[in-house]
Amino acid sequence: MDYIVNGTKIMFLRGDITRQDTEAIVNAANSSLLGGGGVDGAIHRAGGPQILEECKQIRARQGGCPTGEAVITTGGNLPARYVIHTVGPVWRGGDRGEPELLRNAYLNSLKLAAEKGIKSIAFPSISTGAYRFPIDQAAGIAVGAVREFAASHDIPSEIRFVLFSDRDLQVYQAAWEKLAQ
Ligand code: AR6
Repeated sequence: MDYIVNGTKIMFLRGDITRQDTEAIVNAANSSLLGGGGVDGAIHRAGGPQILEECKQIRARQGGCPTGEAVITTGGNLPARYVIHTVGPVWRGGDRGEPELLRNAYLNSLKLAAEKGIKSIAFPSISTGAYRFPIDQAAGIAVGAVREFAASHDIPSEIRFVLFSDRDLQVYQAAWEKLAQ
């Protein structure tokens, strides 16, 4: 299902983020930027060694990526030209700033994309896998941040949520519908 906010197309689909043909895809990375499992592992596997090489250069310059921040590399062999690596919070019960940090991860990824002139971007469900953020709450934060950004910026003009299961897709769409009321 597609939605339009201020001229920006917002899409929800089930799929594999590494297969998206958006200009950028977002990686649910960790602060080391050295790779891992889940989306992160899939992106490095599909994109090849050039992504890790650039991540290491960023580490050398700034010593990793703090939670809630974002950095950008090439997409290597991926269909996407860029990967924006952001770090969501590990869920520790919800009173350690997790909601704000998750919101920052989405907003800083979008900000970086806009600065680079990136017109289309795809997000996975950040923090809801290995980092155990409850998906109902995470989905509300994710769609809220994206809608807010789209309402006040012209680019990216296409923002996709790429969910790995039908259940996750339903949760994100329901969160959007709830927001849109
Ligand atoms: N495409 C789309 N979504 C996917 C894919 C894929 N190819 N693979 C998994 N997912 P996770 P996190 C879904 O664990 O919770 C890594 O080790 C998955 O089903 O990838 O932010 C990093 O290095 C889940 O719904 O990210 C970090 O250490 C969602 O993506 C840590 O995990 C996020 O799951 C980050 O954990």
